[in-house]
Amino acid sequence: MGLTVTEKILDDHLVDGELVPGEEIGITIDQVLTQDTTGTMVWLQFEAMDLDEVKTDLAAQYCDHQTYQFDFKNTDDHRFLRSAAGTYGAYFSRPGNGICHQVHKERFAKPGATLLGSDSHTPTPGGLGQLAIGSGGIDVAVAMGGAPYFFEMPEIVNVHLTGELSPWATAKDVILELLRRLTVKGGVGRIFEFTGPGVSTLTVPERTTITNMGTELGATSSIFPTDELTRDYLERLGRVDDYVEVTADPDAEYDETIEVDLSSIEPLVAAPSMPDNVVPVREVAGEAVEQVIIGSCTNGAYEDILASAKMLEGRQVDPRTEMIVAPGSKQASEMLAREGWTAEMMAAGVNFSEATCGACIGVGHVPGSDSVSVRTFNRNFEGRSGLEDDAVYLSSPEVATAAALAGELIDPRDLAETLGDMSPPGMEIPETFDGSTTDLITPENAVDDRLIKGPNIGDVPLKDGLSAHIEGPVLLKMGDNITTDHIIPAKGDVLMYRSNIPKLSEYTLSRVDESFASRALEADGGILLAAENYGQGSSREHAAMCPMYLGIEAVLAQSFARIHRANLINFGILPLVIDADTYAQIDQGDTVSIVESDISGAVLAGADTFDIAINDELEASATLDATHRERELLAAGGKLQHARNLQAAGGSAAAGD
Ligand code: MIC
Ligand code: SF4
Repeated sequence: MGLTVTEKILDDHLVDGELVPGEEIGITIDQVLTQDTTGTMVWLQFEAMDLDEVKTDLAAQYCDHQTYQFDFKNTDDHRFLRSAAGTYGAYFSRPGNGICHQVHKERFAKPGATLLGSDSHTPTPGGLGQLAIGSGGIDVAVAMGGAPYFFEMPEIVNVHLTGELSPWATAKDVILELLRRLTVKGGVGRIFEFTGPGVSTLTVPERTTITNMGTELGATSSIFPTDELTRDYLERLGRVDDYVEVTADPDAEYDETIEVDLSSIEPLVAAPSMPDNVVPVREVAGEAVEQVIIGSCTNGAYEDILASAKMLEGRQVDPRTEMIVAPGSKQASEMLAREGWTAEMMAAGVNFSEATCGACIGVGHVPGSDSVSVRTFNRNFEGRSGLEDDAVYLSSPEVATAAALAGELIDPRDLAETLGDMSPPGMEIPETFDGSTTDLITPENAVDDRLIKGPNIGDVPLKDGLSAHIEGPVLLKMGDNITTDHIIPAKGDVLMYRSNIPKLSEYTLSRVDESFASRALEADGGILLAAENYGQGSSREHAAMCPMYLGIEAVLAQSFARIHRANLINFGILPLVIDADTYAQIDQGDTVSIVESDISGAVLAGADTFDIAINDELEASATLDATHRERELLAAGGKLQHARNLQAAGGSAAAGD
């Protein structure tokens, strides 16, 4: 039987298990990436495991999320990250050099290789045939120390592309269409592999927009085969030697096939406040727009901004609208400036930001109250922009620029009527990417050779082994699709505590209930209850680490998002699955206990069903679907504690697995 692209890459890297969906596999990791808001914990854990140097072919530390450095704590985090990269042998991308996924695509993405990153949008280079997966920070630390990465072999879904995009329809609309069909949980436990004649009609930057936002489906990864376009793109990046052919065999078998006729796709938006709330732009046309932002790891590439610049050339942004461009990389910024496009956009009324995530997580450019913002980003979870009851639409650069020109949402196909001669800008790829490399410090030119920690940089919290008995109040009953932004917000005033867990914990679940952290401390432990897809969104392990710090030992949910489930286990919290009836039976404030004389022992022994008493009455059951390796982590109190136990017993820390 022939193999898919995913299977070929996994097969090349497989060290444990079999490529059977649902089975745990271990693979070697060629490259890792980490960024400023998850990276401090990655390196603190690397240090705590006594690992002494990066063992992967490449590790890159980016500073991209909080580059405005509102507070010395942010700047100290960046200095610490530079010192860690230098000490252990990673590349260091200075603050302002760009968003990890964009810079990684430009500088390092490698077809056929594996990449693990402590950011959920790590799958972006799947657009160049790299198998890239997002994970919690400690998984990255362990992989960087040379150990395999373990995860559940996903189902491989064939997204069969036919036809060609019609004018004004874009790659962003392709992924929005998939979100419309499959929803934000439709990709859990799956890798989306793109095939068919439509593939060759999409340029590499278009492909990376799609693979980037496959994360919003909850997918483990998304990947395209490589072809002449990939080779050509790498050549323009000055890295043609990195090209390898990775294609699926003609008789490759997929677990499922989804047909997408590109020619049937029209300009779409994700309406507030979920990436799967997708409608055609024409259905919301006329909605006044006060803010437009082009940028992010999804659509902040040189080619995206150029498309917007061409639409703006010689025109003016509507006086009712503010338009901001936040380039995805400094290289894109530098090239657009040299070519005169920056001046052209400024003359049209655009404000330029440094190359940063910034507004994507509510750090700067917070929308005005009761206003609409149109952004080329990937997430519009309520409140993520920094305004609690925000109204953020997600769109392509073309739709966003059309809104800026019209002052309201408008189908760009209707723009010509109001603005005269307006043809679609298309995708223009530069002959060569020739930005400077000053802001990318190589391991050979490292600035520091020891860790530099400011006063806000604390220790990684450790937990005792799993308790024999778990009982406590249900501190919070939550609904479907609770995001990690609900669990630990990423706004500017909170981000500065990413290296200070006692302080950060005060914000735990504050977006759901401000009193949560103090109630959890008072209760000295307790239980969380949620419906479907708990923990969707980011990879931030802080969303497990902080509840752990507050004493939570179990989360009962109808289902979990992939990365968050792994993070809960990595921090010693039981992710227990319940059915809808059990969910309905339990109220906030009820006392729930797991009826088992020795939970830790039962977990280790492989128990998969636990009886649950609600207010002392035996009412229901919960399941623990975990591998032997995961059970050991849970029993030990988490991955770091497990690694330390192994070390104490004379084993290797990287065997945190
Ligand atoms: C996000 O888009 O939510 C983030 C901020 O990039 C996160 C990482 C983090 O919380 O630091 C992600 O996507 O993993
Ligand atoms: Fe940055 Fe936003 Fe991309 Fe996350 S989704 S990496 S915050 S640009």
